[in-house]
Amino acid sequence: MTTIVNRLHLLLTLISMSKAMECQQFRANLEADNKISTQAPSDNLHAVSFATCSRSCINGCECFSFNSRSNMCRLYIHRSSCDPSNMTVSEAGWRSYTIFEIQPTETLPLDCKSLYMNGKRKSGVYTIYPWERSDPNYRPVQVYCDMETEGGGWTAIQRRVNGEESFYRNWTEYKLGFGSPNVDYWIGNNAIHQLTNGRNLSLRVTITPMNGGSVSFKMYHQFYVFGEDLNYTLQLAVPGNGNLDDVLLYSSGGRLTGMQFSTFDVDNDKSSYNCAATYYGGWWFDNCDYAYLNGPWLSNDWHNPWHSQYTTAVDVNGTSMLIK
Ligand SMILES: [Ca+2]
Repeated sequence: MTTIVNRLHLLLTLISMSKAMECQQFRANLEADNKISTQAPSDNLHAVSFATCSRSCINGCECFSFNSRSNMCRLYIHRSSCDPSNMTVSEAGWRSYTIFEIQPTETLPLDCKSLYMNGKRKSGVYTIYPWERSDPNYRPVQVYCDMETEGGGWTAIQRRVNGEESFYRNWTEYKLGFGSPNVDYWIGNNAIHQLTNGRNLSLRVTITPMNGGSVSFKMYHQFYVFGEDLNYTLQLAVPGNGNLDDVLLYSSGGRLTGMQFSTFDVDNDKSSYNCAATYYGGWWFDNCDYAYLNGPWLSNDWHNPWHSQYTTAVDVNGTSMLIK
């Protein structure tokens, strides 16, 4: 077994600090223990410690050999000098080490804006990583990115294209997300909270009309969704441009800002009855709504998709909620 391990060069990663105080990594070539290279070193150091030897292998030095008995150090320009095929001279005490490049950890895209900044310009489904790897909630999330509208880089937290996905879902489903981002989906309340947490994002709502007209939209700023401990309370302010009326901030029993999320199994709305059960979908219901994008597709139970421009489901041929 030991031989097998040796043949695999037993990637023993050691770390030391170079003179420039940068992290240096190298691996020992145990297969060539007690051997020294047939090739001439670029430098020979005498009576030095292992640390000094390793720190000296900089500025073009690709491998080094250290003799723990004689405290000798040999530096080589080419890593091939420490290749086992060249380590054919037997001499007790030598061990050789090859320097390797430290690959910077790949930065995982937080959202569609990160992808856009990295050169992605085509709208479609991408994978984003809203959570740090150390976070217990860490998971990759498949999302639809709009890379063309208003500067691109928009992350769709909600998208409905053909109504194939039911939005009559329970609390846990809305929490974790459901559907397929290339058609109909809800990204998940946990992900919305994470994506908006500590950031100042804009929300862009779009509605595609059934009559074939152009897409209606409305922009809001300071969009934020609290965590599950506050039932994913929605907060937004400052309506922006767009040809949809401002009804999310409208306050006659139907505004969204300040509302907690409700599903048929968790009623947090301001109504004496259960809005989510009555109108078959999860939402930030007040008493109940003047804007509601998660209603049952093409059903009379879809109440006020967007008052008063879209009052029934048959007016709506698509929706999206984009954040950036
Ligand atoms: Ca209620």
